[in-house]
Formats: sequence, structure tokens, C-alpha cells
Amino acid sequence: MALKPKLKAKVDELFLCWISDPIIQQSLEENLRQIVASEVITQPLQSPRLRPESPPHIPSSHKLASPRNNRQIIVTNSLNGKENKQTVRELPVPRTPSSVNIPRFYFPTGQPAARTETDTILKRVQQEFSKVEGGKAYKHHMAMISKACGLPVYWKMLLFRAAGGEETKFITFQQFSTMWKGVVKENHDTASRFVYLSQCPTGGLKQMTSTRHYLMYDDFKPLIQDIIETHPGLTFLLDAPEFHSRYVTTVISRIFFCANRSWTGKLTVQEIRRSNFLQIVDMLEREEDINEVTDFFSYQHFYVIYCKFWELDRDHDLFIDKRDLFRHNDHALSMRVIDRIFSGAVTRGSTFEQGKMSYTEFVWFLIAEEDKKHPTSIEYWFRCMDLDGDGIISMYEMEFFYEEQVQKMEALGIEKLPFEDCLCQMLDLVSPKVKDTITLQDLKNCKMTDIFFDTFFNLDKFLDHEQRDAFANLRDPEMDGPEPTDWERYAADEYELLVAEEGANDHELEEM
Ligand SMILES: [Ca+2]
Ligand SMILES: [Ca+2]
Repeated sequence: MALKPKLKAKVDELFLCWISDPIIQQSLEENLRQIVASEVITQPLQSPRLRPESPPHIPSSHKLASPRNNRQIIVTNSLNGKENKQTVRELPVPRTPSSVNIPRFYFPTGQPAARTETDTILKRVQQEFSKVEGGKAYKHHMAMISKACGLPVYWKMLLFRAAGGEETKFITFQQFSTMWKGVVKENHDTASRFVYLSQCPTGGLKQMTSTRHYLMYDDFKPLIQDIIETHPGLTFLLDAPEFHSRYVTTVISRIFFCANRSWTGKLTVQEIRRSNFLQIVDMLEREEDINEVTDFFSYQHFYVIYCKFWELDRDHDLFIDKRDLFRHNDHALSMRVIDRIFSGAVTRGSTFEQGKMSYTEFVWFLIAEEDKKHPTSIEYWFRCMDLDGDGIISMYEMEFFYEEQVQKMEALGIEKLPFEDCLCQMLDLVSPKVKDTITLQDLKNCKMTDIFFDTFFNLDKFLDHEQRDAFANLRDPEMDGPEPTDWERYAADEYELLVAEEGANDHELEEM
């Protein structure tokens, strides 16, 4: 068979190498001499591979055990062809890090508790059930059962529903025990138990077909409705059921604004763990004045948000359009930024409706507008200003928004600052890592994002910042307590104004 060209070249090369070997040449010369002299060839040619200095071949009858193989191997005895079982000396396995016993350290649903903990809890709960008539616990018994579980009082509705109480109107210890064992089986910390319980269908855990590691808006409704119905600070709201769903929506929107840092509309166990939400739910049972709970639940905050929306939503269909929003705060916002808000830059998914802003979206808008230092607000306005979505606010984008501010200042006869000067001031304020381009991180590192954003789209506040004495707000944290956020300050001021307005209206009516 003809050799393939490449192979032939290799054989030629090897042959040349072999024939150039001085020992081979010497041997060949000697053999040639012997042939010519008709002598017996005494030194047959040897393959260089069989020269004594080459390592010996392993006899084919001896197979080496794999170093990883600790089993007995079968060695064939080449002499009699019989198989002999022979134990090959096991190679010692070096101690690798993987064989060291590292305790488990990643617990996405929390660290499992000892079995005895569940038994202790169930024993305590059983005692509570023994106190109620017929062993039947109704809604109003659930606070003490929640406490017996070592949980905050306002988890009571979640426990009641999960045990199937929504359908039967009461629960027994047996129902509770089955439910609780199901909860603690896979969920070992407070946040994961909260998420598990909150997504429970009306019929209870026994009807749950699949579980999620996140919560959606509606999952919070039973908890907040129960807070309306049982918190001492909200008793006055019981007589106004038409506002219940507005209050619920407001609280849920605020929870998502603060805690859903991924903007997905799915509040994960991790996000809940990182937020202060569960601590606030815990705090509710110790604070009778709901307005002191400024995170999420304050009635005054709800009142301000809802009144602000009501003023803009003239036909009261719970949606506002661009023109409505333009009227907010006496046309303080620029049309260009309003266009961006309505473009879907800050609301996406199934809730987005072209040209319309829902009440939920308004809650986000108002908090972002009044608290421009909050991380979610910074992201909100960054999304609005990053027109091309490339992750940076460029000079072009800043100029685009500033243009409208200049037009407004001209119309009002106010002395305007040229864009170049404004740009210098803003770059000084933010001091971005890379010259002339502002990233989201740059803004998050900056302590004065309110000034930055107001410069580009809220003329009233921009002029306010210009005139404000930098030292006017200096305060003594030891004397005045923790500083309220911009949002808390705004909500408190607006609430007073709204109440004063209402008082004046009542007075007018009385005089008529
Ligand atoms: Ca409307
Ligand atoms: Ca951009």
C-alpha cells in the first residue's frame, strides 16, 4: 500500500535520522565488510528502541492498575493461561481538600432548626388551643397563637389562611400542626417562612401545588387587609371600606419601591431578608400610632399620596395621563422628563399601558420625586435621563434636559446659567470616575443626587437649591434624633397643609 505523502515524509525523516546515527553507520559498515568477505554476520542490526539504555517494555501480560482503582484486578498468568486473582497493593490516596469535612454554609431557605424546636412550638400552640372553646381557634384567637409560635402578631392572618381557616372560618390544633410541619420542613428562617405562607391560596397550604421563592403584589393583600382590620391605629378606617384597597395598594407599592431592588415585580426571599420589612411588621404590634411607622404603613403618608393623586386624576378612573402629571406641583417638572416617565423607562411588564399612569406607578413616581437620594429613586431618574439606555448619562443627554430648563427660565425672565457652566458644576458635584460620563454608580456615590436631578428637570426645586443657604439645615442629631428622610419631611409638611386646607373648607361650609 502506497504511503500517504505526509506519512512517507515522516518515514523518510526517521530513516535519515536512523542512518545518520554514528553507531548505526559503524554497525552497517562492519556488516557490509562481513558480507563482502563472506563471513558470518556477528552483529545483527538492532532497532534503536531496543538498545539497552531504553527503558524496558512492560510485559503485555502484566496490566498496571489505575492509580485511582482500588479494586482487586485480575492478572493473567502467561505461562499456564489461567487466571489468578491477585491483590494489587492499593496506592495511597492523597488527602485532597474535597475529602475534608467542610460544614454546609449556604442555606437559601435558612438554617434548619433542631427537631425539638418544632416540638416545643407545637406544645405551646397546643396549650393555646386548649384554652379556646371546642378547640376551635377563630381569627380573633390567632394573635396569641402567632405569639406562641414566636412570630410577630401580624403574621396571624397568614397562619390562619395557611391552616385552611379562610374556608372553615376556624382552625383546629390538628390543622395547625399539619400546616406548621409543612412550613418548617423546607423553610428554616423567618424570611423564607414569610414568603411561603404569604403565597398560600385561599384554601390553605394543602391546596398549594407549587411554591415560589418570591412574592408578587397580590400576595401581600391578606396581611395588609388584616392590619387595617385589627391595628388600633387604623380603627377609624373601618368605617370607610372604600379606602381599604387604596391603602393596601399604597403600602404594597411602597414595599416594592424599597425592597424590590431588582425591579422585577417579584420580591425574592433574599430581597425581603435584606430589607427592613419584617422588622417593621414586627414593630407594628408595639406601636399603636400607625403614623409613627413611617416605613410603608403610615396613614398620613398614604393620605398625602392619595390626595396628590386625586387632585391630578380629574375623572377619577384611577389613571392619569401626561397632561395630568404635568400639572403636578404647579408644572414643576419638565415635559421632556414626563415623556420619559410615560415611555416605559420606569414601568414595564404587564402593568405598562401606553400613555397612562396607574395609582401604583404614581406612588413610585411621588416617592422618587420627593426623595431623590433613595437608591430606587436614583435608579428611577437615571433610567429617565439615560435616553439611549447605554448605562451612562452623557453630555448630550444632560444638554437635552437642560435645554427645556433654559427655555423655562427665559420665559420667566430669570437669569440663566449657560449649559457649559452648569455642566462644570454638575461634574464637580458628582465627580464621576471617568471624565464627562456619569454612571449609575457615580450617582449612588454622590450625596447630592437631588440637586443633580432637579437641575435637569425640576425648575422650582432647582431654583430652591440655588437660593438655599447651605448651612440652613444644619442640625444636631443628638438633640433632634435621627434625621428624617426627604420623603418623611415632605409627607409631614404636605399632611399639615392638606389638613389645614380641609379645615378651612369645613369652616367655609359652616358659614354658608
Ligand atoms: Ca384619570
Ligand atoms: Ca446614555
